[in-house]
Amino acid sequence: MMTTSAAVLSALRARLATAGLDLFKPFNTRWYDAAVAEHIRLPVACGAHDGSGFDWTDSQGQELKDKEGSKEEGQLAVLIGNTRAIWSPFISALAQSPHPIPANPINTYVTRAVREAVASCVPSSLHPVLRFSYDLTPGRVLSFQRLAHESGLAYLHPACHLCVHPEYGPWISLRVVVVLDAPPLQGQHDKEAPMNPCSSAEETAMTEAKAVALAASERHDAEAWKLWLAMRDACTVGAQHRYTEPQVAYHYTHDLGIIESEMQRLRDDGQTEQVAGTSQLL
Ligand code: B12
Repeated sequence: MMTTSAAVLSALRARLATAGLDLFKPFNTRWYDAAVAEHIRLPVACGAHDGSGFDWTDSQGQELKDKEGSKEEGQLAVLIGNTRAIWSPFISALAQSPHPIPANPINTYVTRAVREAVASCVPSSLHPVLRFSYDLTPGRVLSFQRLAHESGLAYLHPACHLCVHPEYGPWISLRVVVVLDAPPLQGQHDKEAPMNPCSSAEETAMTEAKAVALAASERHDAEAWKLWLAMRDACTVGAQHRYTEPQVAYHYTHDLGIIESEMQRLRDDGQTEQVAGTSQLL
């Protein structure tokens, strides 16, 4: 039975959502590639060694397709990210792991979750190529904010230089792009520009907050991150989807102590649930 690209994407989307990777935007690679300089264009998925770290066993010995042809028509790709939904599954995965907390636990978690999901949902004949947003290696680095904008996921707002999603506002993280050796989906010929969801009053507030944060960063103020956060808060779109306080603080400070106390909180909550369960039985 032939598996269509749409069916593959649907399975991948569902699997990723269980890991808290709940933003999923299929797009035509041409949309992004046409908007950026050559050195940050997307890779072509074509069955050659893809450098993703996967051993796609049937990719060996396949003929290289015409890379230029694929570039012109574009390929099917999907941009994956998350809202605050990632936090619980992430903390609980860490709490269950026998290993010490890795240096960058979110990147480690995302990498593993995405690789497992792709390996189980995407047939190797589609030669998936992965690029993570944290990968700054020359030749692999991509502008994820531009990807979000060109794919139509979220509007890259010049006032705050953050991507603003129509529902979740600026409370989104962009994690990985997966390029497939498949033509774009039907209806993905012409791209739709994302709408700017911000009001002009918000734009003024964000511009002012950005200037304050920039000045604080320039004088190496240790508390500058709070001003960058204030800039994000100046956008009220999606304010109800703001990350939780520990999630916000971790993203801006990378303080592993926050993760440790979140893991402890989870253990305490587990104990509380057990106690509650026991008392119901009595
Ligand atoms: C390196 C980096 C940074 C650097 C900035 C480097 C610089 N200005 O030179 C530092 C560490 C300072 C940074 C900070 C933040 N970043 Co940053 N950052 C990246 C990263 C990993 C690579 C950027 C890059 O070089 N891209 C390649 C070039 C070719 O693309 P580019 O679009 O031209 O990249 C420029 C912009 O992305 C810009 N930039 C990056 N982050 C930020 C944040 C703000 C507020 C501004 C004004 C600009 C800016 O700097 C890049 C170089 O000029 C991207 C992910 C990615 N791959 O794009 C995330 C990314 C852009 N950052 C992001 C965020 C949210 C932030 C923070 C606001 C907080 C955070 N980490 O959660 C803070 C800013 C506040 C602060 N100072 O504390 C998000 C944006 C999400 C969104 N909704 O738009 C991204 C996409 C990461 C993610 N996982 O989602 N970041």
